[in-house]
Amino acid sequence: MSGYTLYGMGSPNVVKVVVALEELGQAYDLVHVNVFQGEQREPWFLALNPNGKVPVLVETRADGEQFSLFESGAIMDWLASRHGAFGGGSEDGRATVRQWLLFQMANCGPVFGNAIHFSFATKECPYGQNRFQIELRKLVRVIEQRLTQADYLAGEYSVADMALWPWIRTLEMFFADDLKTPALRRWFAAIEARPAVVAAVARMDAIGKLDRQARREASEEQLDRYFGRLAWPD
Ligand SMILES: N[C@@H](CCC(=O)N[C@@H](CS)C(=O)NCC(=O)O)C(=O)O
Repeated sequence: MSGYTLYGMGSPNVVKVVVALEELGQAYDLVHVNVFQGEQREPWFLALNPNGKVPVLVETRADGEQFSLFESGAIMDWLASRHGAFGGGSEDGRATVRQWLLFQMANCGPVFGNAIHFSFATKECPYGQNRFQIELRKLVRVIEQRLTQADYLAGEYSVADMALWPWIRTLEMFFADDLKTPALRRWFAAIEARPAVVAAVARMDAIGKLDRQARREASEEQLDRYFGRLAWPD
């Protein structure tokens, strides 16, 4: 029997993989990693991802062999190719999906994450707050412009949309007013209504609860390490 195990927490980079697995109709075990208390720095996890970050997807194959991947963009790209869906049909189509997937990975993830960090994890750095707010607004304009030209980022619904959607969902919790642009709204609602996305959100519920509990139980020092204010011990 082959099957997937996804290691994660309730963050957008994990939700995107859950959405893809649901869209592809794949069964998977979801294993919660307590990043607030540093489980991602334990040797067993570093063996899966030397960078100590979730998500990690492990496929156990029929012969018992395991194939493991980290970096959510690589996981999305691989899932599309392995299952022959949501990755763009032709060579040009596949390249266009990858272009928008990499746009999300290289820009939206880091910038949106830093915009949230500087606005909410500290009030002490107006420079960082301003820098990432400016870039966030620019990226939202780029997305809005693209979605006025096409229904989905790469034309048809693809892993690129699945990768961006959870980030827009998270941003909405923090900066709703910046996201009221009409094409983005239309795109967001269309994806939110998809049965696989509804199932993914429901599946993440238990993981979200474990995150909240883990965060409550983490010490101040562990939280400093999680937020990057203090290095994890080697
Ligand atoms: N580029 C990576 C980013 C992964 C990432 O930042 N993961 C966060 C949660 S969203 C994490 O594991 N943080 C814990 C840590 O850095 O110690 C990806 O997309 O997979």
